[in-house]
Amino acid sequence: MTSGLSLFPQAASANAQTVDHLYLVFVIGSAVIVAAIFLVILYFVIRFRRREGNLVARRVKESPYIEIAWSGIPLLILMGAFVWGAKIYFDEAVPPANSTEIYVVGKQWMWKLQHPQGNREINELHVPAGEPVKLVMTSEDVIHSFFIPAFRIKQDVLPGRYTQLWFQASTVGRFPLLCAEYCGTNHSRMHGWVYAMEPAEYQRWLSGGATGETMSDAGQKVFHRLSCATCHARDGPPLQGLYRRRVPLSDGSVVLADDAYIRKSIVDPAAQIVRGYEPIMPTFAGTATEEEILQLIAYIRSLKNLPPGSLPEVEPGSVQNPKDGSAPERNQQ
Ligand code: HEC
Ligand SMILES: [Cu+2]
Repeated sequence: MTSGLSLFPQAASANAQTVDHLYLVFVIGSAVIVAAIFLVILYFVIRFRRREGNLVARRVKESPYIEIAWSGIPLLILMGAFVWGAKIYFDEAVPPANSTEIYVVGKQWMWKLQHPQGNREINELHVPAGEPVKLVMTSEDVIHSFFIPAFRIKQDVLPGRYTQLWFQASTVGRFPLLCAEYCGTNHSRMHGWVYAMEPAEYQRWLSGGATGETMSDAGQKVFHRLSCATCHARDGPPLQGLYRRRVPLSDGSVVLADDAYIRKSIVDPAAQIVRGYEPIMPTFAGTATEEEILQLIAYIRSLKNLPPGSLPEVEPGSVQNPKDGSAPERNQQ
């Protein structure tokens, strides 16, 4: 990082090279075009300077060939640049399915990270090198931005929403981690380090720091502390096998039960009512922190479909909304 005068920050991820190539080609391409324009200006200034016998400009007739060329050639160059840039953008936007998931909560002024195995860290992120890692991120307060220059990735971290980011560290090492969105007095102190480790060493690190309590274990505790079970074992919808299932809502629509849906069900239950149930669930916004909500989601994700009969039978019919089925009901709010 201290290699004196270097054009680029250290490149330590699979996509850093592709981003740098694109950037370099744009910079060099722009420089060549600027130089060409200035050379032509210089030539014209001298060639067509004011002198005897050259006081009145000659009338020039337009040529369609020149017009087509100066529209067509830039169009081709720019479309090429667009396709190239879009390819890199989409590659960066879609995490591979086999990514290791890590959860990030931004907070004035620190990064809090949780690994599903239960390890938690602040302003330090340990990851396996050579493997794809996906970050699911949210903020406890204002907008932050998660920035790892050596990996050439940056993503805003927003309150009330999950954003994601993925990378694959290509070398083992320690790389700066920054907040790239001005977020208050100590924004400049909101930095830390990413440690890319050999996968075996990462596994050792995971088991070394583990408290024996995974994220979903922690979530189960929160679930009981907030008395979620009092309803969800009886009048609430069963949460087993909920994750990534399609849920019919009272307004007639169907939503996919992903992280964002479950989070919303917890902090703003009135917004999406499950069909066949009364909107009696209170909001837990402010009661559960963003970290706890991530733990609750991890717990709900861990609830697989149980064999029938292993739970006290829940009959949605017993609390069926009388209005349901006749006319679709509007959402509250
Ligand atoms: C007062 C009873 C009650 C409590 C307490 C309660 N819930 Fe609910 N919950 C419900 C009911 C009823 C629904 C279905 C209606 C709706 O969507 O609001 C529901 C819906 C949900 C859903 C959406 C389920 C689906 O099938 O799509 C999730 C997720 C959920 N609750 C999680 C929780 C969590 C986590 C807690 C504790 C922090 C909790 N609930 C506490 C009654 C409750
Ligand atoms: Cu910040």
